Amino acid sequence: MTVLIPILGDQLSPAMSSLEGVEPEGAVLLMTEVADETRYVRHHKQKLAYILSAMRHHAAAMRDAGWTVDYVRLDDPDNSGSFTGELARAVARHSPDRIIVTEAGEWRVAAMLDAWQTLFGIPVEIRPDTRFLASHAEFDAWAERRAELTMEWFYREMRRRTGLLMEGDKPAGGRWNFDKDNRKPAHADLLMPRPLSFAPDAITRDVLALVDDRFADHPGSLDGFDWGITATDASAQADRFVAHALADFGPYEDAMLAGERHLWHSILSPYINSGLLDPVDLCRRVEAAWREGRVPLQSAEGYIRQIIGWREYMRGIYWREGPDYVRRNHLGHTRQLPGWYWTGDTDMRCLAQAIGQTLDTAHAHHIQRLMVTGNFALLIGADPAEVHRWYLEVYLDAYEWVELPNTLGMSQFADGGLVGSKPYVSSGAYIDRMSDYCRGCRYDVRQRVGEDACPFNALYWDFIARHEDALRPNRRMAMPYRTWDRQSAANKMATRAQAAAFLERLDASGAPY
Ligand code: FAD
Ligand code: DLZ
Ligand code: SF4
Repeated sequence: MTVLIPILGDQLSPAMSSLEGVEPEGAVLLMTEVADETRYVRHHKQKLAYILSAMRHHAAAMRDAGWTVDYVRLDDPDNSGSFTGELARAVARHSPDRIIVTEAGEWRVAAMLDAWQTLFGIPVEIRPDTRFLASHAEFDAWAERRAELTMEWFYREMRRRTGLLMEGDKPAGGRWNFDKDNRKPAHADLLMPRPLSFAPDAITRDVLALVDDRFADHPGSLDGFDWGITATDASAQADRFVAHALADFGPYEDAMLAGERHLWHSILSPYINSGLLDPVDLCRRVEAAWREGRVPLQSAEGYIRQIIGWREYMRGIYWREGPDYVRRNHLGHTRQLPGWYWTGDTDMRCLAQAIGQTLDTAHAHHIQRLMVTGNFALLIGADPAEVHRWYLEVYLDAYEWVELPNTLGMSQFADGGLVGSKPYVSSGAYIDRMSDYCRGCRYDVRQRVGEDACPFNALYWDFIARHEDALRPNRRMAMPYRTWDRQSAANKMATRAQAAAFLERLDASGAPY
């Protein structure tokens, strides 16, 4: 009696539901490096190196724990290149009488898993992914009870369910959300905590050579690759965050500084999403730091909300909206992203910084993603499907279930307000308030028209004017429309001409990567 247990590349935890109740004797874990997964988008080279190295390390750890692991490498000449092809070969090798697998993280792969039972003629048990608090059915049941979906209400349910930051049935500190105490700009002279850096070991060096050789056409650089690749590394990075950065996470959550890639963020999303770090366990460490008086409540609450609130909520939306969510385009946007999204070669300093660090490290923090690259893409009217592909490619933490609702929903308003109640757009003034980018920029953030005017300014007002029919009825957009209405006709015309000239130059600036 053999049970075959496929472990996908983002299921790198010994606590996967597929292993529950299974003894290592009589079980074979199947891990496969497959071309389909490495090429369904042009993943950043560091993302590929991270996943393949983390998979190889996880296989070794599971073998040490007594499991039999059948591991197929990318350079195996018989490798068929797909999950289903590799499962077929493994079925022939092991003649299992059943297959157990934890559900996949995205529609594309879920469809493959659903076909296996018929294809192989053996029972396939697909188990829920218990790394998440809310199952698909629970999220749907919660959503059904609401006239309007709001992350905040869902988050409160998750607080009650986990008991995190709760005093009986009341939120600790008397409030559910301390965001209004947060969102301060930071100054470059503040002492920054630094994340740990992990030197590549022999396994990672092998993988780096493989990626360098086979994926030269993918974006990003492998230079300076220093991601952790084991659960031990991830746990050490989490300890470092809680000890040195968490205290100021809340106040500076939205701050941006030139040359400062991480600020007080945790840089843990790649580990959480691939299984190296358990999200609820991490939240309990954060809560303990607050209970022991080591960090203020506003930071602990802000951090826990990102994980049991936003992260869980985004997953719920992804699965609830179905495989066609990816095709939504509420504002009818069609422009291609400029080619410099893949090089960082632009004279707009905020974008050069956010894209440059993305290509160097496969990471950028939330406000860079939302209010710099995302804001610009929305203002120029970029095709949301293409923007989605860019985010899925370039970030180490990007898997469709979490990337898509963030990009298409929160950032591009392409779902018409399901995730965010209004578009996240701003002129240069927001970027100037929250960063020091503008001080060293060739453009003047205070100008709207003219050769030196910050492009975000005219683009912002052009966006407001262009989408008047769709956005004026939105109560949360009342203020920008009041301001736009007060402008003279001449001002409006000059602003829109400035935006049109910029977009024309942009379109002529080169094809996408
Ligand atoms: P921190 O700021 O330290 O936050 C802590 C944790 O909270 C993160 O590790 C993450 O697990 C979670 N989190 C925070 N915000 C979100 C959010 N909006 N949605 C889901 N989880 C959240 N996050 C991804 O994990 N994968 C993605 O592909 C991804 N794509 C994004 C695309 C866009 C356009 C935007 C605006 C955001 C995206 N995010 C994505 C959310 C967020 O930007 C990253 O989770 C965060 O920057 C990761 O860095 P960190 O670990 O330092 O986060
Ligand atoms: C993202 C990714 C990549 C690049 N490569 C692999 C791989 O070779 N083998 C594998 O098992 N998983 C990989 N992954 C992660 C999968 O794409 C991820 O597990 C699915 O998207 C889950 O839905
Ligand atoms: Fe970005 Fe405009 Fe500031 Fe330059 S001036 S950094 S383009 S917001």
